[in-house]
Amino acid sequence: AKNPVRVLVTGAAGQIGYALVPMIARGAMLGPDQPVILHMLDIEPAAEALNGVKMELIDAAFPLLKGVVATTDVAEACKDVNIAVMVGGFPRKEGMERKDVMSKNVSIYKAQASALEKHAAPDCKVLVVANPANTNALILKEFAPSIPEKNITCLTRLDHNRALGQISERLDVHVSDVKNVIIWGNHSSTQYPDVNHATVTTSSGEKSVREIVTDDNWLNSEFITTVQQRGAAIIKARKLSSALSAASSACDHIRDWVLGTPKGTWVSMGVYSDGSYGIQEGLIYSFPVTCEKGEWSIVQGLKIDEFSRAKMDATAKELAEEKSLAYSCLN
Ligand code: NAX
Repeated sequence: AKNPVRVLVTGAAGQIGYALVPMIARGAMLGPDQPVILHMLDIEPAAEALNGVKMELIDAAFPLLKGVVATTDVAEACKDVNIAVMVGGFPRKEGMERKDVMSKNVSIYKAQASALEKHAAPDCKVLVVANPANTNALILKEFAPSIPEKNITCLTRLDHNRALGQISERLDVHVSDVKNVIIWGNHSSTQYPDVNHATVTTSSGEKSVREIVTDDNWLNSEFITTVQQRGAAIIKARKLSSALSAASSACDHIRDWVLGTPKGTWVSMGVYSDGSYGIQEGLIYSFPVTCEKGEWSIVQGLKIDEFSRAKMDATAKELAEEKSLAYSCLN
């Protein structure tokens, strides 16, 4: 039998955490033959609720779940973890300044970066979910210099999956027959959902989405805004933000990263920019990536038209602004 993998979930008493931990314990993240030990971190006010989640995990009698650590101690939570899913953070509350929210998250991610650096397994892979996801990941990277930068990513897979979902609904095809959309940039409303390279598998072979969806107007406007605004639409409908879809996408992100993307398919991940596609280095930016043997690489050579270029640059600009805001919170 395989050795268990230790998976940290921060903010585990929250709503995404509650959806995510059973998925991990069922093998949705690392595969049906991979035992796991769950490390769950939350803060003191949520300690009792966190313990309740631990009780439920025990009660569910998951065959793959070899242990549960539920704690409010960051060092204990990070001890020897192989995968860290960072869901905990400070939410934006009504009437709060952007700078104040940023400042809270900068201090959380600075502290958790140091704890991961000190206590996690040396090859630990990190996925930041908590918003502002790209910038929290950047802060984590800055303050965990011994963790390779390629091991620090943020979640844009939910946006990617939302884009697949919109195309599938529009064409009335199964979502698994749609692939290779791209989310460029920030996990925010400036993200650019790009369908120019996306394809659909039909009975007569693989067709480009642009070829099948003849309504360019829909693809160039409503499709984009629907994906960008989907989070807000969920909040309006549920009075709560997306949780099950966020949890499921976090599993997709880690699974594809660790186990590889299928041949001919790419996914979107927020990763440290190496300057690909003219995106400045030093930002965590969402790119199309393929994964093999536990490593992602940015898909190269895609043709970028003027419409896309402008949108890719706009979301990069927002990230550069977030970055300077975050840095101004450090002093
Ligand atoms: P909840 O407020 O339900 O849960 C957050 C949990 O984090 C709480 O239990 C809180 O006590 C805990 N927490 C706060 N500070 C902490 C700290 N320093 N260490 C450990 N735990 C801490 O929020 P939820 O709906 O679960 O969302 C979690 C985060 O995901 C939010 O930042 C949210 O904005 C973000 N999202 C990101 C998405 C993405 O695609 N990247 C999509 C979904 C979601 O909106």
